[in-house]
Amino acid sequence: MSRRMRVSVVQLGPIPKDDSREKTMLRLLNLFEDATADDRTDLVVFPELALTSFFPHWEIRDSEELHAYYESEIPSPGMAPLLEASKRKGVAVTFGYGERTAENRLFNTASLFKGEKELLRFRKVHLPGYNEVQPDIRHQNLEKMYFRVGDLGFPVVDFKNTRIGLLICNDRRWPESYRMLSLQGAELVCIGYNSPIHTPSIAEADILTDFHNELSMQAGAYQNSMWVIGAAKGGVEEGVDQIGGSCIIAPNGKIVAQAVSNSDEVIGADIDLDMSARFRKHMFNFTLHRRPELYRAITEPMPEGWPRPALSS
Ligand code: CDT
Repeated sequence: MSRRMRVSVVQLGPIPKDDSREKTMLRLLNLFEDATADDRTDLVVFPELALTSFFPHWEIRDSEELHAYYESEIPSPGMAPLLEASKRKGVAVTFGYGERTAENRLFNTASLFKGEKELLRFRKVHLPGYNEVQPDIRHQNLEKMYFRVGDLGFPVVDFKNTRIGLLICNDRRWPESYRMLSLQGAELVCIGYNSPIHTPSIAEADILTDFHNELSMQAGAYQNSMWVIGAAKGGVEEGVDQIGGSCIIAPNGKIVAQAVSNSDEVIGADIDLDMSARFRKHMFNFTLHRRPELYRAITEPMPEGWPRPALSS
């Protein structure tokens, strides 16, 4: 009998800055109920920074105001109602949040929980944007100002009959993220994201935002023989228009379920975990075919003159 799992994705529409934490949590709880109403779901996947607005889109100078966006003990009181629901239903849940450690280190983090038991924590590695406010752009992305680069590497955990990893938004655009997980045997990766349609300074890509979202995650799935679960926060949040496109992607690279809106929506799929093992054995057999001795430039500190500059026109 094949190893199977039922996965649900909760896509969120915008979370307005003025919505209280309580109001947002109520919304998440209702969506969690929808996602688990079939009594078959094993795992529910929420987006990046799911408890609040995506606050790196604007400048916050007041530290009290800024710190209100972070959780300072994990699990935090702000997460408790969702974790209670997870416990009551016996369903695992993963979601993103701002993390503030006891040493005041700030991370863009995602955790996998079953009830209040934290099974896995990942701190975002690829932080896009800037560490200072940029003049004359349509919206900010101040992730480099509000977060440090994640210091936990790319951890995985055994859960049910499979091995799971987590990534956060921009991590999904970098092939190394998936490869770090697949080399450790992960068969399923959950990725929450907040992706604006418009990218400052590269407006020519704006019509391709949905395409690049799918391209990155489908390539990650296929080239690493993994199930990829993408959960978006879409719609216009505080003036920033973000894509939806939440989806469940098989290890053959095909999208098997996808959200049709860019607001609150639940999708789900029964997934065959053995498909990952089949593709890893017969196509991307790392043991037989990888040539890491020829990939040194990928991991070693860059030698003088690398990367070679692009030719300018
Ligand atoms: N949240 C996040 O990582 N967003 C980025 C925006 C790209 S900015 C160049 C993303 O990769 O979708």
